[in-house]
Amino acid sequence: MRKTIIVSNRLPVKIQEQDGAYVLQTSEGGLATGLGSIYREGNNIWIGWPGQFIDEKKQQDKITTQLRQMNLLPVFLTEDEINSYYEGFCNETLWPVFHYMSVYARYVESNWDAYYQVNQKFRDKVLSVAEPGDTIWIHDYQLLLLPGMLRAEMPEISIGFFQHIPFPSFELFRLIPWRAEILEGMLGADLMGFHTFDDTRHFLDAVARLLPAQTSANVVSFNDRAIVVETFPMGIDEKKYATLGMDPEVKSNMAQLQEAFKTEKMILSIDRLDYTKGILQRLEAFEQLLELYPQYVAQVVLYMIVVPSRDTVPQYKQLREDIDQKVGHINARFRTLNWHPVQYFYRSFPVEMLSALYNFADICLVTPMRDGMNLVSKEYVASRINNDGVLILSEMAGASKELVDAIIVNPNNVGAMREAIVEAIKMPLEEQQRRMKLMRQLVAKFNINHWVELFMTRLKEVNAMQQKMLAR
Ligand code: GDG
Repeated sequence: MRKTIIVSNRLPVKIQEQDGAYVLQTSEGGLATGLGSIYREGNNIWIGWPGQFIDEKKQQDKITTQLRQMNLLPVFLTEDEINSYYEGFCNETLWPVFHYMSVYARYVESNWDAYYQVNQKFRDKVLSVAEPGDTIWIHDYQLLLLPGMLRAEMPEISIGFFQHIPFPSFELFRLIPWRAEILEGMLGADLMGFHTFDDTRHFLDAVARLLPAQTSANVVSFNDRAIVVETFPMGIDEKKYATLGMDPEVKSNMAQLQEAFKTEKMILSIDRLDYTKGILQRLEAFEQLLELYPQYVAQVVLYMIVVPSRDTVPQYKQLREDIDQKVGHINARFRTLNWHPVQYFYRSFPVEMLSALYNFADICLVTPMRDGMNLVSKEYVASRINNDGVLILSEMAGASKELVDAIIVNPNNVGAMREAIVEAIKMPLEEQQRRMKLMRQLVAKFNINHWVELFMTRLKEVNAMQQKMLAR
């Protein structure tokens, strides 16, 4: 029986060590939910790293057996591999360049070697289960070489690839010493997907300028193969967020928020700690708001969650310190006896708290300097079942191409962000509802299941087209 193989850096489970034993925790992330309908069926399978260093062969075998029952197949990575492949090449080379922050990028040959080798490790794992006629769907920037590596071994197999982060303009992409190898790796796929038309266009441009390849509209001809490159904006599990508000735990969290913030308007901000998220600029805009509009002192509160991430990398450590300092400065400058302007949390919360915040916040402020899509903005919209609330969204987030009824801002323009907050605070309910209704319709229709179905259907169509071309 033909099967579908999903491949991503991380599996949709986390293995955690508890009292000397390993326990499995399933992920609640949107991608895991969306792809759940695929990998759990029949003999389909999801391949990835389970998020824990396990060196002992016996333990690895035990975990593999456990995961196989859930249609999951682990790739075990060593601590060295995580340091050089993941922290090194993925997060210190690809991540900054692809997010237009090339000043943070390091180009280290040994990290590139590790990236290559780990992609080979994934290739071998895929080859251990792949059979002719199977379909493989590879995810994201950690595995850019994998499509090409698999194509070399199984020329006929159907491969889809989706990139979750932006693809930068050629002038940025060309900085990477291994740029041609990366593109060749990606072009091993039959169908390539990006979140936005700009990403798609940038990829096609880089291919045309760096490789001996022909591009015509959205089709690349390379090594006697045709590769289709298209835009698939990812959606969320809209139903989950639209209904979570009814959950008793969410309701109780909301009651507590209501008690704590009786009169203030709440501005919500949720991100992973990352220099791409524009957290400092957002804080600056909030400070300016309190400075230039003193009538809002003690009337608004910025509820800011920063989820710990990559905090061993020096730039992230520095960013964390800068945020601590800025928050301390704003609170010291404007706080009153009973009011703290910034409620700052450096930790993650259970989804029941997240949902309560999405339901409660009057304004959601999402202002990344660059973001592939940004799911927080869509989750906020999906949660607003009464159609009230205002979304302020950066034009640098992929989501801004769809959520055009948000207040769209340039995150480099702090003054414009400040004024956007004022506009949001003053926005009449009717206007809020008009905008939110349109955005909710979009988020409901183009949800995660729609995205998965669309990509898989297109992959089948592309393969049918290729078979026809071969038959000619
Ligand atoms: C990539 C791209 C693209 C956040 N804090 C908590 C928490 N979250 C959840 C949110 C949301 C997710 O994390 C973050 O969404 P992003 O869109 O930022 O996605 P990433 O996975 O970071 O990154 C991004 C995405 O892929 C999809 O293609 O949109 O541009 O960078 O779902 O709800 N969840 C819980 N507690 C928290 O404190 N439980």
